[in-house]
Amino acid sequence: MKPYDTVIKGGLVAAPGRDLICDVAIQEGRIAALGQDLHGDVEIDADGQIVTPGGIDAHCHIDQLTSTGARTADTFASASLAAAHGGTTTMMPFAVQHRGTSLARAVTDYRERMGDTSHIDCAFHLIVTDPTDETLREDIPALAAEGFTSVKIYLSYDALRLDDRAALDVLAVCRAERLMPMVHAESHDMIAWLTERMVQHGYDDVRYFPRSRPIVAERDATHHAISMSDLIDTPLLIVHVSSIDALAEIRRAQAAGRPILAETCPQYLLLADTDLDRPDFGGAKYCCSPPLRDAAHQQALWQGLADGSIAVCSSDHSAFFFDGPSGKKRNGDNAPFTRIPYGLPGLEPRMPLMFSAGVMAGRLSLQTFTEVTATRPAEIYGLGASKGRIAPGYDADLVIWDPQSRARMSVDLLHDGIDYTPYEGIELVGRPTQTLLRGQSLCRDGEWQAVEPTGRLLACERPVPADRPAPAGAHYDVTENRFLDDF
Ligand code: DUC
Ligand code: ZN
Ligand code: ZN
Repeated sequence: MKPYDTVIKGGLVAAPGRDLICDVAIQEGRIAALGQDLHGDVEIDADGQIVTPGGIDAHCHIDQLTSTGARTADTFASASLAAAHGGTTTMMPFAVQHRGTSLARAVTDYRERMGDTSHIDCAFHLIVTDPTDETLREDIPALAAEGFTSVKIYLSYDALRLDDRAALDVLAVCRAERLMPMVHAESHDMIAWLTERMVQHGYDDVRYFPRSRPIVAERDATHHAISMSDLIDTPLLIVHVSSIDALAEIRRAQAAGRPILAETCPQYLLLADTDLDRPDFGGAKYCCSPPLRDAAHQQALWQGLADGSIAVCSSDHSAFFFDGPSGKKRNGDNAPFTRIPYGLPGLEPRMPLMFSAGVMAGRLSLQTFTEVTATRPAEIYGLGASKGRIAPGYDADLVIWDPQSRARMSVDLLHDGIDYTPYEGIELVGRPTQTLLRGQSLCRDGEWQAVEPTGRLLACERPVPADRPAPAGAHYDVTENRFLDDF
């Protein structure tokens, strides 16, 4: 029999529904077969190693202009290279519409920024901050037809947030177009009220930052976002869930049969609010929103991943240098927390951290790790036909892991060029030894192997099924701009 292009031999493979020791055959960039004694022109020995689907990082900010005027520190080229070293083969950053600008133009610009520079596949979410008629009735439907099928909205941040009417408009369009809405759920006015008073009274040091965005603000907005989804009757995904209280709202909705999905991130599982109380402005390295919480919340979020109430683990990578004029210190090296760019770098460490602290530490099964880092994000965002599973016909996006490896996370091990990692010193058990994108080896044992970037901009399917009944609450067809029946 003619050999396959490549065969990965004898690893423990996280196949859909079960782990099995077998060979994985690759032909023309796709998985061709799982079996025994398969042969290829290239054979990779994975004896004693673990093979998982390439990671899908469904929430990262790459080369993005933030609402405060800072630009995140990496490019598609540098971010994708770092991601591949960490075992991520698809990343989903955001094309952001800033107020007063066109969403369609934002996507065109962002496409140009990516160009042909990405080493891994990409798909863009949309961020809508200005839901004008043109945005709602022309741009979103046209972009959806092109494969941009998820839309993030914010309930917080002055320059990004939508009021309820605007949020409902966006959700209604998502329903009509069968798109996945994503919500940043923190209550803006609670945070603004508290922040104003904290600053007034001199509590503006970065160590007080978590107190300015309390759990109740996250819980309240999570509940509110779910209520809006109830009214419009659309699925909805709450991003970067950080607390027991927000998770309880999500579980309540899920138990009632509502299609509410949730995401969390390694920082909420592994880092804590106490990290913000570091000397020499070190807390700024840990400044992200929602803020870091404490150990009880970490434990609840691990449980949420393990029991399926949290479907996705993304990085929310939003990288700024610590030193230098454009990063965390852009407003001085002791700036108040209101003037520090928010976000942590985490694209490359996401998979290794989850493998180590999840699988190797016994918190997550290999199956659950695979689900939350690859399979579910692919399905939820309309990439489930080609990504996120080790099964015949799927893209051969694969990671080979050495479970015996022991190391400590260090900025020197990472490839993103950022001058710090918030995970410095964390013990890593297991590491990715090889990452393949559509059958092509990108990196092996820390060596970069790819020549030219081959990452593609993917078109996503519409993630929400077509055959849903009329909306329960509103009875309003947003496309036709009319009520569906008489009152
Ligand atoms: N919070 C966000 O919502 N996005 C990027 C960074 C952050 O901390
Ligand atoms: Zn957010
Ligand atoms: Zn984010």
